[in-house]
Amino acid sequence: MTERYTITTPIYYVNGSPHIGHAYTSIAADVMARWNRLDGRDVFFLTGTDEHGQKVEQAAIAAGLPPQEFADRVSADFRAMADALHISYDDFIRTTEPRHLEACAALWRRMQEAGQIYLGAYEGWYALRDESFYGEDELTLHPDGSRTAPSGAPVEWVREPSYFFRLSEWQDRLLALYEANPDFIGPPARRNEVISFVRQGLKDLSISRTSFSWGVPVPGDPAHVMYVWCDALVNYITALGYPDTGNPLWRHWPADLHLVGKEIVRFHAVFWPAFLMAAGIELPKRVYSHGWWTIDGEKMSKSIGNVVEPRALAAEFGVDPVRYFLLREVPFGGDGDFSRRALIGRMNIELANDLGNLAQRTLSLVARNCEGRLPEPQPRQESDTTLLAQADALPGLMREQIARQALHEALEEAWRVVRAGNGYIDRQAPWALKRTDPERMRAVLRVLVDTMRVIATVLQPFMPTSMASMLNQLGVPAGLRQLGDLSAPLPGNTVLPPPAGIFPRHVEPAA
Ligand code: ME8
Repeated sequence: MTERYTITTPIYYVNGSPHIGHAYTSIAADVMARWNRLDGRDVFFLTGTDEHGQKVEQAAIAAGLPPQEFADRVSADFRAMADALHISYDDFIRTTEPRHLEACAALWRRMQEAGQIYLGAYEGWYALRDESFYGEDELTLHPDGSRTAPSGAPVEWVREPSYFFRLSEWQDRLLALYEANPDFIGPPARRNEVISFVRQGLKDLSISRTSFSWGVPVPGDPAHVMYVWCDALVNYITALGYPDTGNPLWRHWPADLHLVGKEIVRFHAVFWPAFLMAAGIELPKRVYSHGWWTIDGEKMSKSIGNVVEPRALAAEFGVDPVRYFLLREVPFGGDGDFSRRALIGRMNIELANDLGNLAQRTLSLVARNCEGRLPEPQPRQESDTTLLAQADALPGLMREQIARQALHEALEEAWRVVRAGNGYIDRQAPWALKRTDPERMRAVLRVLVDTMRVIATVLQPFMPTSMASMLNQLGVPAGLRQLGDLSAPLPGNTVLPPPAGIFPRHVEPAA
């Protein structure tokens, strides 16, 4: 039976426009989805938008639009961003869809029947910006008497009737879950944070609000809408057909990976598994959080005016260089800083010089000196087998790295082979062999094409368009670009299309 792989991004709030931070999560998830498809798995990749809650309601009011109309517009913009960046999602879920309201109501009833929900009154600190409740001890008190959440968001005292989820009953079972499944939360720093948060003791969670109406109505008590996080997390099972667990899509649950930013780990690794356990639903296998991007050392913010719009960036530099840069620049899991200079540097050095030139040098020699036909495999020398062995080992190494979300390591691994290929071509100097030993020249070019084929195949998830073009130029048929196809050699004598540059150098226009 085909193995399955299910991966999700957070669903993004529609209170503002998509920026590079959202693009980052979606690109990283896309690479993992594409890698697993390339590796022969039955993949389901989910993304979408989170459209309820007070924050979205207020943004709609500010825009002078009814909330649904506002959500329609911004959601369409998020979807357009995903499409522009070649995010290969299988479903784009919106929390205002009827299927989602149904799933939320069903889950609520399940938890209610299990005795996990009761009506009480909520009194406490709420940060609208984070759509999150905080305990007094988590807040910073300022000299003017105001308080802020750890995220810096202002909090306000809220008092209203509310339904509660008995989160306090789940503390031990959550700790047992983390203990029994050391990989449930990554990276380790986040896992430790979650464990110490849960160890400190969990309070029951307020899961409904009455002070605004833009949300999923609570079944049987429409004066309440569900707390936006209670609604949002459910998206992951809505998309797979919940509550209809006979739906063929349900085979994709549990998710293998919920990929999130570090600020929302608590919701995914504490609340979500507690809701699922309360409702008797299988738990996701892993929650992994990446870090945060700053821009030229500063937090991205509309007021500073430094928000990086991913589509503008892709229009200027190309989709693939942007995808590559974001995953290459920063160890995945850590924080990173974005700058044009760093992007241009990597584009010119790693893409144009290292990878682009290797392909260009190889393919132009094949075009000129082998009548544009792929040479047959020839008897090999030690230097040939060394390079080919390094290339052959690459998919296995990357598979292991990508399975633990070490996307930067996977790219570095591929670049080791790119650099080895460049070293080989320099030492073998096939351009000089043309006169002295044409047989050997053909052997060298064949080794290079075979090496490039592996590189282009494994880099497809990172740079789908450029690698498709490279594989075309290498004469690899469209149906033979899976990892599993690498074991069959390309037939010799195939006519290759004329080589064309894939990664142009970027030159900044003079100021
Ligand atoms: O939290 N650097 O939505 P959101 C890196 N709707 N990643 C960033 C980033 C940055 N500067 N800014 C945002 C929500 N992100 C909820 C999620 S899930 C059931 C509900 C990414 O629009 C990162 O993945 O605030 C972060 O977790 C997500 O966008 C937050 O998006």
